[in-house]
Amino acid sequence: MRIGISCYPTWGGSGIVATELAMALAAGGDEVHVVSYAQPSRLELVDPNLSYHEVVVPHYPLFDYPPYSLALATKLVEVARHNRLDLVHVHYAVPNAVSAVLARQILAPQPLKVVTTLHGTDITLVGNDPNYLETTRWGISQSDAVTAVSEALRKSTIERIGVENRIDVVPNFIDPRRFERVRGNQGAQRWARDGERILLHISNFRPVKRVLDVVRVFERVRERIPCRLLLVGDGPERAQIERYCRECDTCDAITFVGNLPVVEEILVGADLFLLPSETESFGLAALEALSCEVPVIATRVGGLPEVVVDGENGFLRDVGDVEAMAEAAISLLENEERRREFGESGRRRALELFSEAKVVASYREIYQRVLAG
Ligand code: GMT
Repeated sequence: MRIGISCYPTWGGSGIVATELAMALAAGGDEVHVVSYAQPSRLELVDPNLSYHEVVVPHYPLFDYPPYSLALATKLVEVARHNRLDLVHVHYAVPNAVSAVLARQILAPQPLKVVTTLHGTDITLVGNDPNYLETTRWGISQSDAVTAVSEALRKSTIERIGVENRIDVVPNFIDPRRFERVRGNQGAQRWARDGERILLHISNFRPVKRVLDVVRVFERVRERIPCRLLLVGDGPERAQIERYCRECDTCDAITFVGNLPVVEEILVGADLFLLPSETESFGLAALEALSCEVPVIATRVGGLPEVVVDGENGFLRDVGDVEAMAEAAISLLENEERRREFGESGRRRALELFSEAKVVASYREIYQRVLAG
């Protein structure tokens, strides 16, 4: 197949999944063209089946808001026409689904199928905003196939956006080889001083991630157990969190690591992963933690219960219930045997349900279905 993949190139999960999918499809023999406004952080262009096309958004003084959706649609038309793409698979509905459907119309009579994968905030925070709702609904309903990364997101899409199309659930995935490579490495333990336990969080530091709750859970755990918090990632809330840590004098016990392209190198060896999000359609970072045998303490929201099994590979608590999350964390840190069992169980679940081979096969089946008409 000749496949276009369009995504956001940032550190967010949707871009990571799209990039990993592009590389896996190319490795399996498909011709894959990645289209985005910058080269995605994880995209390694080492496969002759894989290429990258940059969407250039010209700046003109008239525009306070340069029309990215049009530049993307134009690039999709060009790439599809010159490479005779069979389909374009867009990740994150806003505005990618609309740009892809527009490209399909411009290209007619040359056929181009559109597959849209919904990732979360394109439905729960952005797509359902009244300023985007109509175009989001249209982009989704005009797609030839639609997938959601969890059952929870599938339901949310029907409730919040009001679409009637079939939506297949295709979960996010991990490449097991990446996690095998780091197994047994010291990883996060390199940051530990004098026997400290390591708590870890990875996110884009947006309000939805509730990073302050991460710090509050950590403060409570630290009252009972010597530990260090590693905060990986970057984003709009980071400055505020740093200020809070300075004021509360926890700076010495918290390390702001910044963005890391190979998260498994720091996840491995961590004692616990914290993800107290307000909402989370899947929680790719939680899956990556489980793949590294790190139990997850998270909130019982969205698609997280489809990834983290309460009492088996982590604990799920209510949003904002810092005390309960801290108690859950302490209970595991005080029982090393149980913590290890949770870690092993998490890794087994990641490999059984969310391995690359299985999920990429599901996407291929969907591509074949839409191409068969
Ligand atoms: O961060 C976002 O706003 C969007 C997106 C992203 O690119 O990281 O996050 C969503 O997609 C991920 C990949 O499918 C999911 O693992 C995240 O749970 C989801 N974020 C939310 O639902 C808040």
